[in-house]
This record gives sequence, C-alpha cells and structure tokens, in this order.
Amino acid sequence: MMDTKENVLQMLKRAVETWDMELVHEASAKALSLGITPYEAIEKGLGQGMVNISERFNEGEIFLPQVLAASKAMEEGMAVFEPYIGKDSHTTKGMIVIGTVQGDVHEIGKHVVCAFLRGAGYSVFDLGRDVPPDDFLEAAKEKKAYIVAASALMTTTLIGQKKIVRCLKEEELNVQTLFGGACCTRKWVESIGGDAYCSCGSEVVECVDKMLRARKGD
Ligand code: B12
Repeated sequence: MMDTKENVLQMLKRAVETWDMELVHEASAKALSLGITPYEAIEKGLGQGMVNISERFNEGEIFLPQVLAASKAMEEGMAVFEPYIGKDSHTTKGMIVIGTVQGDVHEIGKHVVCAFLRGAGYSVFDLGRDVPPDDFLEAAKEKKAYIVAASALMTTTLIGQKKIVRCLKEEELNVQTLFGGACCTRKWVESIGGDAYCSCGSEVVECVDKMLRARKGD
C-alpha cells in the first residue's frame, strides 16, 4: 500500500484499535516523514482509534484490559509527536493549571489538551489524575495561573468540576475556568458558573486564546 497521508492516518488509527505497539511506531515514523502535523496525527489518526475503542467497549465487544492496552498505544504514539509540537517556542503566552478531577483516572484526553496548549505556546502545569479541588487552588496560586482546566470523564466525577469553581470563588482568585471530558457539556459548565467549555482538543487553543484576550481587555 502507498504511504499516502490518508493511509498513514488510517494506520495510526488501526495501531490504537489493535493496540499494536510496533505499528504505532512504524505509523508514527511514516507520519513524521510525510510531514503530517502532530495535530492531525493525534486527532485524525490515533484519536480516531480511541473513538472506535470507545464504541466497541460500549457495545460489549471488548473489555477493560483491551481498553487499557489501546490507551497505552495512544499514549505511546502521542509521546512520539510531542517533541514536534511547538518545541521552539521560548516565550509563554500564560500559565494553565490542568488536571483530572478527584475520583477519576482518565487522562488521555487531558494529555491531548496539554499537548495542543503547549504547542501553541502556553505553559501547562499538569497535576495528573484523581486531583482534589484544593490542589487545583493551591497550584493556581503557586503557579500564578491564568486558567484552571479540569477534565471529567464520568457522570459520578463531574461534581469535581463544580467543587473547583466553588473553591476558586471562595478565595476570589483572578483565574478563569475551562472544563471538558466525555460527559461534560456546555450546559453543565454554565450551570456550575464555569467560564468555558470545549468538546475536543482541537478547539482548545482557540478557546484559550479568546479567554485571555478577554482578560486583557483587547
Ligand atoms: C480509555 C478509557 C478508560 C481507561 C483510561 C486510561 C487512561 N490512562 O486514561 C481505563 C481502562 C483505565 C478506564 C477505567 C475506567 N473507566 Co473508562 N473509559 C475509557 C474510554 C473507553 C475512552 C476515554 C478516552 O481516553 N478517550 C479518548 C480521548 C482522546 O477522548 P476524551 O477523553 O473524550 O478527550 C477529548 C475531549 O473530551 C476533550 N477533553 C477531555 N478532557 C478535557 C479537559 C479540558 C479542560 C478540555 C477543555 C477538554 C477536554 O478533549 C479531548 C481530546 O479531543 C471511555 C469511553 C468514552 N466514550 O469516553 C470510558 C469511560 C469514560 N469509562 C467509564 C468507566 C465507568 C470506567 C471505570 C469505572 C471502569 C468500568 N467499570 O468501566 C474505570 C474508572 C476508574 C476511575 N476511577 O476513573 C465510563 C464512564 C461512564 C459514565 N458516564 O460515568 C465510560 C464512558 C465507558 C462507558 N460507556 O461505560 N477507562
């Protein structure tokens, strides 16, 4: 098969779907040599593989161990592209503190968001997963963050985003909040008094640029 852009994106998708580490590396190398951007490789290649995994998991065709294996393949692929995302930006557009809410261990989507933000010239301090609301607050103060961002993938953990808003408001910190994750919606974010919502990683940079422009009043 010819190594066209479309074929290589399909190959990246298949590598995640079949949790084939060798194929992850082969396809990632091909993507780099074809000049496919890291954004495309992550969103249109690897990420589409996770979409397929989610569907098959929902339909009961595969189970958690396979989901985990696919997640590892996705992370392995992302690690190949990360050094190529905005590696030469020395100045930072601002600090963003991010994490996955308490009780929730899902991190892949957050990693995608981190990669895109770093690539666009933001400094990102990633608190990891299962992060209590107070830790977001402390990190925001310490890092002088402009934005606190949090991911929640489960209906049971969404409440963690509400707690973050409450925590930040109590301290009257001048930071904005940004939320996302599979079960998070714009309506939810509005209902908890959050500032912004993004449904996918590719919207994030534009959204954050807009938030900071509004903050600076231009
Ligand atoms: C991979 C996965 C796992 C992996 C996670 C590995 C890891 N290192 O992250 C493992 C196997 C560990 C796992 C465990 C569990 N999981 Co799980 N998991 C998934 C799965 C299949 C895919 C998630 C994923 O990575 N998607 C790919 C990424 C790229 O997409 P994404 O996360 O949506 O992120 C994008 C956007 O949402 C957005 N985004 C994400 N975060 C943020 C943050 C901000 C600030 C912004 C702006 C945007 C943004 O941008 C991202 C990039 O485009 C989902 C299914 C689904 N439909 O989401 C279930 C799912 C989330 N899991 C689920 C459950 C229930 C569990 C478990 C409890 C086990 C179980 N019984 O099934 C445990 C949870 C343990 C815990 N305490 O957290 C449920 C949640 C149900 C619900 N509505 O509450 C889901 C929906 C599956 C299902 N249908 O049942 N899981």
